[in-house]
Amino acid sequence: LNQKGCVVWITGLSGSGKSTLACSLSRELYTRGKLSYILDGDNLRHGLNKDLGFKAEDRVENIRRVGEVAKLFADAGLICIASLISPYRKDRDAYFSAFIKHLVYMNMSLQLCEARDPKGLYKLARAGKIKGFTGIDDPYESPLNCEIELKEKEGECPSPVTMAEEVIAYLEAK
Ligand code: GGZ
Repeated sequence: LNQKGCVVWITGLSGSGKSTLACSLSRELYTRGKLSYILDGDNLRHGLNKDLGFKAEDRVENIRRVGEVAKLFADAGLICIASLISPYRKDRDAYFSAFIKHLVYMNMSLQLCEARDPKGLYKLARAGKIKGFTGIDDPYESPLNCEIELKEKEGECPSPVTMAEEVIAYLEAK
């Protein structure tokens, strides 16, 4: 395998396009002969993290577990793409110091994410039917030290392929 394992950790609000970027990135890497594996917060909550909810301590544990698993994939030589809201700075940064990681920040405004609302969750949160929703009544601490920041342009998210290419260009330069 002609690649070095690493972790690409995508953080951002619900609806900011983390999962879409993860899929696009994985595909673009594949066409370049690179093997990757996606750890998606929402998917893992059906299995590995089934026992966790959205209280602060559960989110901390969620990020810790995914961080540990990501580390295993990276050790195995894969490019591990982790896409989680991962709202707390401290936890995102905590275990990372020990190994090779790249933080990607989906810096999309709450306004844009809420307008998209792909699963109708913001609507439910605004109506008080979901409590502790990130960005509404639960905090999101934006990164101070991310390596790659993807931003909306004129109120729109760049295309997934454009964003994936930006991430790959960064990885290649490293
Ligand atoms: C945030 C929530 C919540 C609350 C359910 N707060 O956009 P989605 O739907 O598909 O992805 C979100 C997912 C968040 O899981 P993570 O594991 O990434 O979160 S964290 O890193 O904070 O542990 C969202 C859905 O779950 N969801 N309730 N209250 N997102």
